[in-house]
Amino acid sequence: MIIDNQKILEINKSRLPNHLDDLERLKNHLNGKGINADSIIEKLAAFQVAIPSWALGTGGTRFGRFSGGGEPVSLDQKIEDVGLLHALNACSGGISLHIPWDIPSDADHTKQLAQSFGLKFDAVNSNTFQDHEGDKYSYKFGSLSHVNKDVRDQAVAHNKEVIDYGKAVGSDSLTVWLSDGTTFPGQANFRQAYQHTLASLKEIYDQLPEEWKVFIEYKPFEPNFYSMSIPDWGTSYMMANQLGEKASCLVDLGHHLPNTNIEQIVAILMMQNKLGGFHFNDSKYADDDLTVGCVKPYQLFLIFSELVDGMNNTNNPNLSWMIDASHNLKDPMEDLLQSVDAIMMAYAQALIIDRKILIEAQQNNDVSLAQEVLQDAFRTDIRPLAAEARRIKQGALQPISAYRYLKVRKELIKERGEKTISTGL
Ligand code: PSV
Ligand code: MN
Repeated sequence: MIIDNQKILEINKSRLPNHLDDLERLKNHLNGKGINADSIIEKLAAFQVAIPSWALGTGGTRFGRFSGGGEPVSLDQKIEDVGLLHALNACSGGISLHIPWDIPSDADHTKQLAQSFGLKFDAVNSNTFQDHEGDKYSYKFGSLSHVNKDVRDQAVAHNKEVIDYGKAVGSDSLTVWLSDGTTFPGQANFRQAYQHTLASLKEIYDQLPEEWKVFIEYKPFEPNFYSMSIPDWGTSYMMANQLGEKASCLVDLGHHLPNTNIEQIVAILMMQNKLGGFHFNDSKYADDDLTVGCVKPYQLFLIFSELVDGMNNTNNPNLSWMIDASHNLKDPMEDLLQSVDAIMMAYAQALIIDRKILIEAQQNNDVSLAQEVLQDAFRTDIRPLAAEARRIKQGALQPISAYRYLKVRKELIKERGEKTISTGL
């Protein structure tokens, strides 16, 4: 299915007068505070969040998976789905491939198809947390950190292969997430696991093409429950530093113990110019893979506050933004539209923070004023800014309503069938 721009324009028509009224009111309100709404709209319109190839099907838990109808069963269909999302919200212009779940076996064709929807390839993801068909060795007891050099070599070779696939489709970065670790005390030697991991990463790093980057993702637990080889930002940062310029850390919002101050991690990594990538999702307990902003929107806003501050005041390189969520209840496309929207809103809220007053409040230890400034931004209804950013790029004012109005899922079920299952977890 392809959504024609003209269709979206028509759908926008009925909502347009109200939208323009809301926007005008908000612009006046912001103007009164010395904030130029147009420059914020411009920034929002330029912001693109990549969609992972594994999020377009219904995710599962270890207890079951309830697939919905019309799920994409091939890479082409996944690209088509991201194209639909991008047509609706004009800010999902990237796709992130997970190898071996989504191998671009005909790279030219894959590239062309993506281009036809205005999509680029974001970071490619390696996968040594599952065994691959035809591989000689198992990753049951680890991959890049494994005690057996043959297993490590196989995992390194896989990462090199992923870089090659990435090169072929025009990607320029690799994300490495390891499930390596231990589930029982005494199972492994911590120092040795670190050293093996670093040495393996070094071999992968040496294969990166000139302009490429590698993002080191951390996670405190799961699937291992006693230790993980790269459990936290400190370990990821040490490794990125030891590897070199092209390596940086990747923050996945679901990869922290409860109540961790993620915004502080973001601020410090950006100060060190070592924040490279971001995986968005939300959670109540751990890596729950819930829709971005559904449980802790204020935390998301505080994180964006630090991201915006870091983007303005540090030399941290441009970040690679991606959704990383796939749960088992909603229509995945609606879920992704909601996630991207939540990101845009948090970004917009962070952009309207009165930084001048905030800095003054901080300098004067005026704690109450600092809170007022932040909460004033958080409580401002900035939705018209995000809607306008979509509209000027020919997206829908209300993506979910447009998705439903166009009966996209029904159409996909007609095309692909009621019982289809996507690759992924
Ligand atoms: C692991 O939990 C993770 O966050 C990594 O980014 C994986 O690539 C992704 O989820 C999919 O399993
Ligand atoms: Mn992730």
